[in-house]
Amino acid sequence: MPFEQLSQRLSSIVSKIKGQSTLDEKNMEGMLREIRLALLEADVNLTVINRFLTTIKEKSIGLSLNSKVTPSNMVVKIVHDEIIRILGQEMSSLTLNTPMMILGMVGLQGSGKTTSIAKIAHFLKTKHQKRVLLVAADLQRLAAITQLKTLGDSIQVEVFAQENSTPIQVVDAALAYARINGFNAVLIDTAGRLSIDEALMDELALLKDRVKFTDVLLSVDAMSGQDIINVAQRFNQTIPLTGLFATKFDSDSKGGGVFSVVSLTGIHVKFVGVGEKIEDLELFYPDRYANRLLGMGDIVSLVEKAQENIDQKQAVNVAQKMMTGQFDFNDMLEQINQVSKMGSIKNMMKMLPGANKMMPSIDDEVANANLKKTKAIIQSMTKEERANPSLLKQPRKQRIAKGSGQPLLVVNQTIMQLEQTKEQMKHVLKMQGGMPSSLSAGSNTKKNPNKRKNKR
Ligand SMILES: Nc1nc2c(ncn2[C@@H]2O[C@H](COP(=O)(O)OP(=O)(O)O)[C@@H](O)[C@H]2O)c(=O)[nH]1
Ligand SMILES: [Mg+2]
Repeated sequence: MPFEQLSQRLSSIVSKIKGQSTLDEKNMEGMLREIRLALLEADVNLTVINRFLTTIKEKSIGLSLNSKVTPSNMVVKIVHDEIIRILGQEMSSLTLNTPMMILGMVGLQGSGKTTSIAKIAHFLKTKHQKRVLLVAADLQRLAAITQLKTLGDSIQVEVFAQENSTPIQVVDAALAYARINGFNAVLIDTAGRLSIDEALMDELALLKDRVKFTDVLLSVDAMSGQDIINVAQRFNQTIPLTGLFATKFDSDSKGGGVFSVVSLTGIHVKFVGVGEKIEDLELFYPDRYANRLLGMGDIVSLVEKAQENIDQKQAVNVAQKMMTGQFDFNDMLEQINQVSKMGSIKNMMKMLPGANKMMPSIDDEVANANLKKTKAIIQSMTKEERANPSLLKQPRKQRIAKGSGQPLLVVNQTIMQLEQTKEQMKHVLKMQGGMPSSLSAGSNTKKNPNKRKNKR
């Protein structure tokens, strides 16, 4: 499979950094170098590689303000997300919701146009109940019409062909024929060349002006090298492409060409061909692909789960307040809300590196009950009191105790707890040389903690 090698390289890089709890400039550099090598080996274009690495680096340096996740896992997630960002956030489909689909298939000779358009015909007929007409507009090779007819016969899809005509004439006639006969999907197989030439581009330009395509797909051979980038750009300039049909993904090619085309043109893969037979068609799901590429689905979903439940910005704020000793009851309330969202406190602690040793036995029920009490107490405070705990003297404490339905003793404990938390944070910071490990992923963060905020 294409990307197989890349996938193996990325997996081994990840297992190397897996044990590390912090990422610094040095091991980050090493990792980026390995990713670069892996991408180079996969024949990915140099510009694409450089952009990719810059993004990974930028996102990693301001990293892991979410303490539930180790920095190395976070990097896996960043690489994963960046691959998805390039390949497309969602599966990209054809324009199906239209009274008349008109799809053009373009590409170099031998890239798989005819085979692929027959696969799409079968797909639209069986999965979307479309009335499909295939059009043989490849008049370059005599055998092309016969090939399409054979394929059409095998899936009971009519093929429109017409001898002694120009491609424009064939397409005109086919569209008229389709309208009269109740077809609602016209799929046009165009001619290819061994390489880009002006005659072909002129032909396609004429077609573009004449026909209201709902989709134009470029078939790209997974085995093609980086020259495919130029080819795709030329095609796209001549006849705007709406997607790629990546063929021969059953081969053991490296797939770097296809990845580069997507990255540089922003045109997404809609289908993947995985064999010569009509059924050998797959829809392209970027997230599944990225998972396959990294082989790290479990880590990615762990990080996602933690991210879903923790608002990053709030986490940053709380962390910064803790470090500067400004932690107040508003922050404590925020923390309680975040923790409650995570569900089980015990499970959350398991994800926190080192937390198991610190708190070997946590009873979820007791912990939750305590959180509820604390929350009730904080909610009985005024805004000023929450922001400025030193206001909390006797009459106010009495009022809060009444309001929250808790004994004065518990109110006092809660106030002490705030002080203790601050003390503990100072202690932890001292032990770790100024900054919790999960916050010191980037070297620049130490000098200026506010910088991190801007990076987000
Ligand atoms: N293994 C494999 N072969 C393919 C795939 N798609 C097309 N082919 C083969 O590639 C060759 C060229 O395909 P064809 O459709 O004629 O390309 P065209 O010149 O662009 O129309 C044929 O031998 C096809 O069987 C694919 O996804 N996997
Ligand atoms: Mg063909």
